[in-house]
Amino acid sequence: MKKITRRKFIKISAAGTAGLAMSSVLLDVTPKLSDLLDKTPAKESEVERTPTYCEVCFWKCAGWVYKNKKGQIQKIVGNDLDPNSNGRLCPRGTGGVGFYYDNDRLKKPLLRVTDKKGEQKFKEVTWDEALDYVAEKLTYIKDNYGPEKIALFTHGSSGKFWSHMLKSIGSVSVAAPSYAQCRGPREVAFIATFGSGVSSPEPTDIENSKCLVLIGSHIGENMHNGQVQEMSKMIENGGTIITVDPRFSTAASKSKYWLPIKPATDMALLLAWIHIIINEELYDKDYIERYAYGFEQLKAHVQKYTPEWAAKETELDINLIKKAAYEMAKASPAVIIHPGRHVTWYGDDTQRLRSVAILNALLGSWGRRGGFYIPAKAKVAQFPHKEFPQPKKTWKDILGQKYKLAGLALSSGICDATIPDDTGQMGYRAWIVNGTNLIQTLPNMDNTLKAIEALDLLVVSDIYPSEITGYADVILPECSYLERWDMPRITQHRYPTVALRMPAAEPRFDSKPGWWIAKEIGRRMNLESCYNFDDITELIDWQLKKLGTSLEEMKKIGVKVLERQDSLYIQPGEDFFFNTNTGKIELYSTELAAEGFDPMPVYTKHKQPDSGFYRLIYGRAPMHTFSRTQNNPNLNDLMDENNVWINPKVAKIHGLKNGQEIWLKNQDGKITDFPVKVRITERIRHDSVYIVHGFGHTSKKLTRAYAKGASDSVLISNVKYDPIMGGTGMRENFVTFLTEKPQKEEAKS
Ligand SMILES: Nc1nc2c(c(=O)[nH]1)N[C@H]1C(S)=C(S)[C@@H](COP(=O)(O)OP(=O)(O)OC[C@H]3O[C@@H](n4cnc5c(=O)[nH]c(N)nc54)[C@H](O)[C@@H]3O)O[C@H]1N2
Ligand SMILES: Nc1nc2c(c(=O)[nH]1)N[C@H]1C(S)=C(S)[C@@H](COP(=O)(O)OP(=O)(O)OC[C@H]3O[C@@H](n4cnc5c(=O)[nH]c(N)nc54)[C@H](O)[C@@H]3O)O[C@H]1N2
Ligand code: SF4
Ligand SMILES: [Mo]
Repeated sequence: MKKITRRKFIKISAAGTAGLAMSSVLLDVTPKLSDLLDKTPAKESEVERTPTYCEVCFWKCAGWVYKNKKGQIQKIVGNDLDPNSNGRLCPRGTGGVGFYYDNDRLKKPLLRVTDKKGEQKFKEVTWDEALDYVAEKLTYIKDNYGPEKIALFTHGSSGKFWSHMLKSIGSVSVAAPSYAQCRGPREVAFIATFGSGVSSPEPTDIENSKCLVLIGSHIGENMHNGQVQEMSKMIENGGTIITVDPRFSTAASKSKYWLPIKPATDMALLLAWIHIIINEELYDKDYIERYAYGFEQLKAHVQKYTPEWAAKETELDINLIKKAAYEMAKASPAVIIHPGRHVTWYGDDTQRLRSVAILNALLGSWGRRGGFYIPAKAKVAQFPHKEFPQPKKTWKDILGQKYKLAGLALSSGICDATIPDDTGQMGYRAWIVNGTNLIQTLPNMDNTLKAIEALDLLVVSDIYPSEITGYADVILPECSYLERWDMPRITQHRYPTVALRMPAAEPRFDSKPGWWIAKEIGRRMNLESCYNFDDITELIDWQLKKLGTSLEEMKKIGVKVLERQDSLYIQPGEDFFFNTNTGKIELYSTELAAEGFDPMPVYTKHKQPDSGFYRLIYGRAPMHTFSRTQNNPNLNDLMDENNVWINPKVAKIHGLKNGQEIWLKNQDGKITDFPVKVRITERIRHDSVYIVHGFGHTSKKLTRAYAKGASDSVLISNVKYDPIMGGTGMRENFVTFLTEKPQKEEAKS
């Protein structure tokens, strides 16, 4: 019964409300946040449980996998000891069982049999054949072109083993789209300001906060579990939410103030808020005096950014701008201007996030109760191994002088550097891709395909026949997280924690765990530093013992919360050191100045849509993760396609009806592969349209997800690079509507 109710709730949030005016009726139909999370007790028939942590997204909630008397996996529930989940899972985590049972999964290693990449002709081979092939090719590239020509793209737990293998070859080009396409600008901006990044889970003390400001962060649809729970608690305690979003998101429906901002103008709002907080002396004076550097420069800098100016620029009511600022000031220091997570929007993202960091600093929220706590993380001991060879060139050398403050290898940068230059030189010749569907994940698909076309070798390890596997030379089927060991989860939180994942069942088909695949390739390449253990449980037990526990204990408890020595917050009057050049919170960034960038954020205007075009914005749905869950039978059952949100005025101009199937075409003539249904709603501004990312799969082998809905990735052909760290701004793409099925040639252009 409970399941049906929850599902109903979720459906309402995703598909209901079409055509309704912005009214109290509308407020009622978005779900209560706590109803989105599952807490189902085990039944007596479920006899055995094994610990895991979830891999459906990267919040990594710890849970228990329950099996019945026949040894069949029944369900996954949250582990009560885990601070990431507090014993509850989101719909995706609960639905994770579907990965195990999905018969569309990759079953055997596959080798491409034609010369043409992307022509889906493969033959099944044995693991020995596949691994020998990969080892031989990688050795050839390493010996003839240099190990630095090999790059790894990875997202997910088994990435650790692949990364170890790559370093053993002598390359450090390990890129994750969760940096350059996600949170990179946020990390760079917060490091420049506080000397410390935000990382994951974000150390936002939401449950103790009095005011939470969400700028585009659509918590509730963005289902990062602990964060949703804390926000729900905060609302129950009477805290204030302020949401800035061109769309009436679930979070907006829980907000005291919703600011329906004109997209791409957020920095104007942030600078005006800074102006108000400084000019009306609402900032935390003691905190700023004690800890901050550059206050006078900042004060002078923001004088021109008046609320009147910002109101025009953002199309927001000036009173709303001011009221929101006063609300934040009233709550200070128990206030959070949320740093967001997917922040690669318009190319000046590091600077926008600097404005967010500065505003938090002025309100004294960094290191304070109800603001940002100081996170703690267990120190991980590295299993002894032979030293890695010294790389002759790193990704920084290969990418050149661009993007000086990039903290990690850039997936998009590696992709660009792979495309041969005028002289035929290539920065990279081989890619290993583990758990990232680059076709849907990287912006500018033509570019990705051009790079892939040029490669000597593309190895893909995945659990599904996702789009990227179609271009591989070799496909290595990994088993799902429910069927494998991984290294223990050691992430930051209020207290250091460690969580165990162990197999709940034998791998289905002929799939294998990532640790084994990477180790076997290393062994075949005679890489001495590549693993000196026989079985991964040796390594896990060794690491756990270093942390004061053991495999035996962790199998019983799943999660262990360790002690911390230091304090959760900065103590009153404490002499706190910030890891910046000045040792202080840098309102004026000496690091950005030294690198030739604006030391304080400067507002720049962004392109707005031409007549008849609308800005494409995209986001998450509570029951799906990126492009990885659409074929999962349980999650597909909850939502099997996306739709395009269109404002009623716009629908009228274009004569569109609710539920009508249309195609989207962007400024460069890119057209979605499949039709998508119209959802007419007041919940989106007139200058934008919205779709949920991850749909519109073109891989026919994903039998449930194929041809369902539209892919935003097809339409993101224009990329605004962040000059500071190379993040890929993806929201300067504009679309119009086609009501007739486009010609095939046109669709492919
Ligand atoms: N269910 C679910 N949850 C997830 C994920 C998932 O795949 N599924 N993925 C996780 C990951 S890795 C990430 S990075 C996060 C991403 O989630 P967030 O970091 O919260 O979100 P964004 O994708 O940056 O922003 C989406 C929101 O921004 C709004 N928006 C669009 N343009 C603008 C603008 O110009 N200004 C403002 N103020 N708002 C704008 C959109 O309307 C939408 O509501 O979600 C995490 N949580
Ligand atoms: N257009 C567009 N692009 C985006 C975003 C967007 O909103 N819109 N969001 C950006 C953000 S915030 C992020 S973090 C990235 C995320 O980008 P990715 O991590 O690339 O996300 P997915 O598209 O889900 O691709 C994951 C792939 O891993 C496979 N997989 C799942 N589980 C496993 C496993 O256990 N082992 C292995 N080996 N493979 C597995 C899946 O089948 C799938 O092919 O995308 C970014 N790119
Ligand atoms: S938030 Fe949901 S999908 Fe993500 S790890 Fe937790 S339960 Fe899994
Ligand atoms: Mo992300």
